[in-house]
Amino acid sequence: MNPQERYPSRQIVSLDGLWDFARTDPKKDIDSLDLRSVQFEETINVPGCFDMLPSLIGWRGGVLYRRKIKVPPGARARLCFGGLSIWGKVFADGVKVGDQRKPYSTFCCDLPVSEREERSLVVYVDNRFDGERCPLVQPYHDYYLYGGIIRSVSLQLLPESFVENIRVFATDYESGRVKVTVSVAGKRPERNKIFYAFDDAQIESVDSEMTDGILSFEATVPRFKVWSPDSPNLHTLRLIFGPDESNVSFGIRRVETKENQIVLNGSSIKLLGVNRHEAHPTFGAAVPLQQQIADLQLLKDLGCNFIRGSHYPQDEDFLELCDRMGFLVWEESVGWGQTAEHFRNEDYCNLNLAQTREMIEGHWNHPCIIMWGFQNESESHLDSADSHYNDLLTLCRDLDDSRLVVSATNKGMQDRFLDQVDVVCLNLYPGWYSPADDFRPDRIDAIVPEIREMIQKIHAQGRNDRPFVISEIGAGAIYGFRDPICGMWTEEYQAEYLSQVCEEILENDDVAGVGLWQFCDCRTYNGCEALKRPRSFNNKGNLDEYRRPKLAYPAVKRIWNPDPS
Ligand code: ADA
Repeated sequence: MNPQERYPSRQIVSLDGLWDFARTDPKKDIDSLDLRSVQFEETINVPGCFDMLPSLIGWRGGVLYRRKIKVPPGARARLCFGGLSIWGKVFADGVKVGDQRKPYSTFCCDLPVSEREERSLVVYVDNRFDGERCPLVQPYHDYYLYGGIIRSVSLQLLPESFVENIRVFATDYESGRVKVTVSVAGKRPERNKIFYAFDDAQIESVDSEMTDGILSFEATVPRFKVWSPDSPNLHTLRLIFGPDESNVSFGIRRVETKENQIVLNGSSIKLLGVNRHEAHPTFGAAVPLQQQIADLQLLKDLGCNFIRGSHYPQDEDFLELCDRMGFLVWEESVGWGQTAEHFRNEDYCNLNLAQTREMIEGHWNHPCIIMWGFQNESESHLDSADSHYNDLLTLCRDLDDSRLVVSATNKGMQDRFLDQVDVVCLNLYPGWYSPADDFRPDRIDAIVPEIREMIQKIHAQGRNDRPFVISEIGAGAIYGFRDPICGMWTEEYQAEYLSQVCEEILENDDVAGVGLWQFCDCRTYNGCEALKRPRSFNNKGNLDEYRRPKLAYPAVKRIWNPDPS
């Protein structure tokens, strides 16, 4: 749903397209830069990644995007950004109106009311790592952080009283009962009357009590159909509050755990899927819609029902596609190998919590999302993690107790939160990483025994009271590198590796699912770690970065989708 379909009564202008562009002097800080002195001599596209264009390829620094916008004099206007990377600031007529320190997060900035119709909009975006300004990300994260306004931007005119957020929560998937909560802002109307309609049913009305700016009511969706990966049925709620009209797409389904199973709409389901980065060698993190659809078609063909959106909040369009095409999604906030130092840093913790909160509140109507995640492979074995992890767990549960809360760990049974998450999620790389770099072809035989050994440890610690998902597992292969000796980095080794893993997951009832690492190759950094990352890519994709299949692709498909219809 585009913003105009979502808010049909608001005047909305897409700001996607061409903007004026200038790079800034690396010696000058944005806070001391006189914006009026900047010469905008270049042109850039929004959304996009400036550091993927030939003129700035690989460059790190601060850039300015500029364009004019028209706002009727005296109108209340809001800028809505789908996300930028790494951090930035927004200026309207030279005045700062926004500060974004959470890469990949959606954010809005309200413009000061003005009598002038033509306004100047400038967005500063910086792709340099800056521990003070953006402590959420570090250069050791194993994925390339691109720079730019990576997702769509729009300008919305807001009425006097308006809807900020709507949540449609299916309280009972068997009767189609939903609870709708509506947070409103702006001028308080005299009556809290809401008009609403599901799909093409007739309009109903309800008078609701307002508590802390939130209205709520319950209703039953007429002729409802349950959502599942096989039948991704969606419904629409049309809601009118005062002068403001909104449309929300939602699905009716229930996800829960029963003992060591993940249960969807009353039946256990095994998660068969991949980890996916939002990345492409040409477009960086601004993956076009057609490529997103192509990715999902490839995943259907592979027999997947599950995607872990590693390692950041996902693009709204991508989630809508997953709703429509029937994928189960794990969405997580930014966090990769965070250390005790981060957990001691109040600013870091607050930003991580804020990003997690915004992700949940922004995406909770997507039926595809079944899990909220945070803190991939962080120092979860140390007691210094307790306070922040507990804050994250509490936040996720307080905001949305209808989904599973997870965190992918590489600390095995040392992770201190295995009895607090809903699913034990371990990142395992048997037969790939090992303390000794002694590659032996028979190493492949160790994969299944190592998975089973881990399951025994889970049982021994009594953690089998909940599901176990292998949140990452995989091996690297360079596209086109084939060799009958089947050594590391060959397509043959990877194909054999993943065949063993995929068969084991299908057959082993102690495993509730898997996220293969990873869907396709993606760029990472070219520092000293690059020695373990040939080409500066993480090469563990089933497909290469251009989505060309390696031998692993048909190998996985043969097991997960042997008889495509
Ligand atoms: C980790 C990490 C991934 C990726 C992977 C790998 O488990 O979570 O982002 O870096 O390892 O390829 O080694």
